[in-house]
This record gives sequence, C-alpha cells and structure tokens, in this order.
Amino acid sequence: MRALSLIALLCAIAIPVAGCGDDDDSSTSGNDTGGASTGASTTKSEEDTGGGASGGGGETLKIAADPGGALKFDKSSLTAKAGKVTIVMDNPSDLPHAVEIEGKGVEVSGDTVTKGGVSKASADLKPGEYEFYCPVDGHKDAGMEGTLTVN
Ligand SMILES: [Cu+2]
Repeated sequence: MRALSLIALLCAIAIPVAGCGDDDDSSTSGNDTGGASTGASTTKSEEDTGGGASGGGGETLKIAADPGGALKFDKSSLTAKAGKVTIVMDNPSDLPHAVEIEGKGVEVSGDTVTKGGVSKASADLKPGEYEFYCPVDGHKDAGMEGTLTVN
C-alpha cells in the first residue's frame, strides 16, 4: 500500500516535470565559441542545420598530433578561406601539445593539452600565408609546424 501510493505520488510529480521540458532559459550558456565542436549532437536545431558547410561562416580545420609521440602534426599544410578560421587539434599522444596560428601580425594559441585533449586556435585571417605550429618548447623546431594558406 505504502509503496503503491509512493509510486503514484512520484508519477504525479514526474509527469508535470517532463511535460514542461522546454529549457529555454538554461540554454544560454557558452554556445558561442562552440562553432568547432560540431559533434555535440544535442538538440541545437536552428543554428547548425542552416549552414551547409560549417557553422556560422567560419572555417574549421582539423588536425591531430602524431599518436605515436612524434613531434609533428598529421598535416603540414592547410588551406582556408579568408574570414574566421579555427584550427582544432586533437592530441592522441602522450606528450602535451597545443596549436598556434601566427603570421601577418596575428598570433593566437590554443591551450596546451595532454592525451585526449583538444586545442583550438581561431582568428580572423586575411588572405596570405600563415604558419601553424605547436608552441610547446622545442616542438616547432622539431618539425611540429605547417603552412596555413588563406585565400
Ligand atoms: Cu607539441
């Protein structure tokens, strides 16, 4: 008897809660910088589905550090259209790495991340040649760098 009425009570609570499940207010967190994290897979309908290529007029370039721990990226040259460019680097290696974009007065670096982390650097770029590299000590000199061409 007790248990039964408890269940009834829980249902009575659960139904109205589930019924009003529109969290309009709580979705105002940090969506802005997330242009790169397309894999989010949650219900963000209007923004993402619109743009055919990549969200919000920016371009996202994906690279990865060498999984075996070599001091290099998996790409040595990248191309992007002028505008907002974001480089997203996966770090599957045991070493700390980051990604930095430099050139034409621009210098932005992402966080240094350890295994499993993602480092992102984004900047508004004009056409020209830039370089991207890992700013961790010695890594760039060892070959962890590449060319970013903006058209
Ligand atoms: Cu590095």
